[in-house]
Amino acid sequence: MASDKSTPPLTAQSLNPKVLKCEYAVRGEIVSLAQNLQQDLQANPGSHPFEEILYCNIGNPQSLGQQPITFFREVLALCDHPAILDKSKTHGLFSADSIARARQILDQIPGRATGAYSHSQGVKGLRDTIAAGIAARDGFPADPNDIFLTDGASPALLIVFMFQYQVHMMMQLLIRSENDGIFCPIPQYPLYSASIALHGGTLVPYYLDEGTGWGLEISELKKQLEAARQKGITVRALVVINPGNPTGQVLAEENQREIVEFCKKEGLVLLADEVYQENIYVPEKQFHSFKKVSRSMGYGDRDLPLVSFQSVSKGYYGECGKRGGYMEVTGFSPEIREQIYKLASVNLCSNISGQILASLVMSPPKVGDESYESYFAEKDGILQSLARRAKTLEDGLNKLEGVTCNKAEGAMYLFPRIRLPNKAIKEAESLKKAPDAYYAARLLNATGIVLVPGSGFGQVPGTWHFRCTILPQEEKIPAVVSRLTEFHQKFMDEFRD
Ligand code: DCS
Repeated sequence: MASDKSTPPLTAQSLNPKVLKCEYAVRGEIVSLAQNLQQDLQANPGSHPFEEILYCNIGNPQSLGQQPITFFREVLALCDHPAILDKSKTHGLFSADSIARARQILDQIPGRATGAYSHSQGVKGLRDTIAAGIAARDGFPADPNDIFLTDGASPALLIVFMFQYQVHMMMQLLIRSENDGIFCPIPQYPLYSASIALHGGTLVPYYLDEGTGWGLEISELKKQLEAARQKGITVRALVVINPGNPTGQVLAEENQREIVEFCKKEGLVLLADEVYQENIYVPEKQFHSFKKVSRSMGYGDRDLPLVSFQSVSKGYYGECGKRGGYMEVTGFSPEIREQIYKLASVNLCSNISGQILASLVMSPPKVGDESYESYFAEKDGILQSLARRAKTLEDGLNKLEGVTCNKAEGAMYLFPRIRLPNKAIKEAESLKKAPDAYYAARLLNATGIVLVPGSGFGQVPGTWHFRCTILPQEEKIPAVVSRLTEFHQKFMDEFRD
């Protein structure tokens, strides 16, 4: 007999509490405010003291005018519409190496069609290319079967966290998952806090040391691990973001060795977010993958569970909207790998254009190829310009009263510390806002500049920061600095104690 009690209607309160707990500041309240202002400006030009909104909140290079790399787009276009591979139709529009590469890629794709599903880990031939690219980068072999192609790095992280919890469920049936901890840097990119919240786990923080340029101290890891274990949390993995987001530091190789040793000793899975590997701006620092570091220490495939994330969204390519990336999964048993494969196959496959791009960024044109010179000029132009923008912004920020800003050695952001007057903090509290969120909202209303408040990334309690991307077009950077400077001075004067 049917029950006469129907299911109560869905309300925000009855949603999965894990969803309610999940926050993602990079597209949070400030961004909604910015979108409203933008609509307002369109409907009523001149209604605000600025003419355009400057989105410095998100690492989305092409939305701010960065041009895609020609070679990559030629190959994509040819793969998507193979009819134009016929030379008589292209009339010299495409370079010989992009035509050759597109033919090679199409031969690897099922049905030679970008509209077909592929193997759930990604097209095998593309994984071969990526593995060869990793081997060339690191000087150690890579196995195409360790590569899982994904729609950007984000789903890869979600898969990994899910996988963590699946393993947990298998191993420790019925133990509540909030007792599982994931070690994350603070400040961190909020995808981590969000996905840990979604999966019902516990974020175990380790603080980066702002005083030493956002250094990662092993003593801090030990202290926090001990504290978490005392609370009964099983810490299962350590997340390292290198180069750092939002902090911009690039780890020294020696420091990476210590981290590898720490994970090995404590039995932690090392989750290496290496999506900014091509974004390095200082000559004294270089990117070293954790895979290379661990192999150079003599650890082989069975010694250390390590997942490395790479994405087509960052680097000099900035192809965020194409949604491509891969994770390289090493050091797991075949049984666990099978489970990861099962999870990947629930999604059938990642999109094929993203897969092609992931293979291209790991295997760009080489010296002697027809595209090489123009490719290199485009890449170098973008990276040099980003380095100059980072420096101009950093210098400008360091001139502001009460603001100190570490160098962006890499990635796409500056994360200055701001010492706000007590009166401003009180004012923010009276409005039930975090002081840095209050500052960011005031800045947006006065200047049209969109920043992300530091509270969205986590920070040492009682300190306040904001994150600013280095991505606005180079000619706009001086205006960003002067608008920010003018606003900041007025704000400080208004709240001077
Ligand atoms: N890891 C880090 C450290 C990131 O900064 C990002 C995106 C990702 C992973 C995921 O990117 P994709 O899914 O596009 O590969 N960065 C966000 C940010 O801070 N600004 O823009 C997006």
